[in-house]
Amino acid sequence: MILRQAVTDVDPAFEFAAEVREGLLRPGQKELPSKYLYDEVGSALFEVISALPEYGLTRADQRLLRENSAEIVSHLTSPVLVAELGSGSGKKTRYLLEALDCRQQTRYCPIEISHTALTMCARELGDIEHISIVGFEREYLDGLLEVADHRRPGEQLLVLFLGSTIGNFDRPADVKFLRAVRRILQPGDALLLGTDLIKPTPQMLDAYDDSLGVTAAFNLNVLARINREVGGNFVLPHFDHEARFNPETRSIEMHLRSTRRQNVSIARAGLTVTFSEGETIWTESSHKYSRPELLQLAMAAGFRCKQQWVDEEWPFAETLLTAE
Ligand code: AVI
Repeated sequence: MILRQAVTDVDPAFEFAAEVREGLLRPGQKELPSKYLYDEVGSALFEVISALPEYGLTRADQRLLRENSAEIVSHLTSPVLVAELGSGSGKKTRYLLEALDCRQQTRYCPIEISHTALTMCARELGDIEHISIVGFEREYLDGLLEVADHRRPGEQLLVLFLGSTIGNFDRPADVKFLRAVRRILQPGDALLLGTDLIKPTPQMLDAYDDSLGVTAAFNLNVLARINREVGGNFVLPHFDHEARFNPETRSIEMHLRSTRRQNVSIARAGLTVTFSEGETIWTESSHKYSRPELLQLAMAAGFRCKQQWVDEEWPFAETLLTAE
C-alpha cells in the first residue's frame, strides 16, 4: 500500500482537551464527540461488537455485499476509482473489490484517520490481484478531495460509505455531509451508502446494551482515554453505560450515567466538572432510517437512487446512488 499522511502542526492532545472541555461545559446535556470512542482499544472493542449475537448490523452489511457485489458493480462503467470513507479493517470491501477485479485493474483508496485501521485494511486486501491500494490518513472530506484530484481521465469515482456510519452524524449534519460529498463528485459518479433501518425498539436496545458488556466497555473507554491522554481522573466504576431510544430523532443514544454526585478534574483541559447523581454524558447517537427517509436524504443531497438492496434477517439497506 502507498500511504499518504497529512502534515499537520496541530497537537492532537490539545484538540482532544479543547473538545472535552467544550462538551463537558455545555449547558444542559453534557456531551463528548463520538469520534473519541475510536482509539486503539475502542476500535478493537468495536470489532468485537461486530461479532456479538445482539449486533446484527455488520453481518447484514457483509451479507448484502457478499450476495450482491456482482450486481452492484454491473451498474458501474469501467474504469472505476474506489474511495472508501472509514474503511475499518476492510473485510466487507473485499466482496466489491473482488467483483471489480474480474473486470479490470482498479485503484482502491481507503480514507481513515486511524493509522492502525489503514494498516489492517492493507493487510486484509493486499492479496487481491488487480487492485492497487493507496491509503489516505485523513478526515473523510479532505481525503476524498485528494482522491478526486488523482482521478485519471475517463475514470468513474465510486465512493463507499458503509456500516451505517452516516447514522452517527447528527441531523441535519448527515445531509450536509452528503452534500459536501456530492460537491466533490462529478455527474455520473456513484455513492454506495450502507444504512441501518428502523426495527423493533427492544431489538435495537439489545444491540447497544449487549449481555457480555462489550458495548459498555466501548462506551466507558472514552473516559479511560481522557484519563490516559489528557490527564483526567474519572473513576470508571462511578459511571454506568446506558442505551436509550429517542423516538423523536429515531436514534439509539449512548450515555454514561454518573452513579453519584462527584467532581472530576481534567488537567490538560484546565477543568474541574461536577456531576450530580444520575446526570449523563451523551457519547453517541446512532440513527435508524426508514426507506422513504433514505430516498429523501439522497435526493436532498443531490443524488438519485439507482438500486437498493435490503437484508431480510436484519433490516439494513445498501443503496447505490448516482450524482445528478
Ligand atoms: C460505527 N457505528 C455505525 C456503530 C453504530 O452502530 O452506530 C458504532 C457503535 N456504537 C455502539 N455500538 C456500535
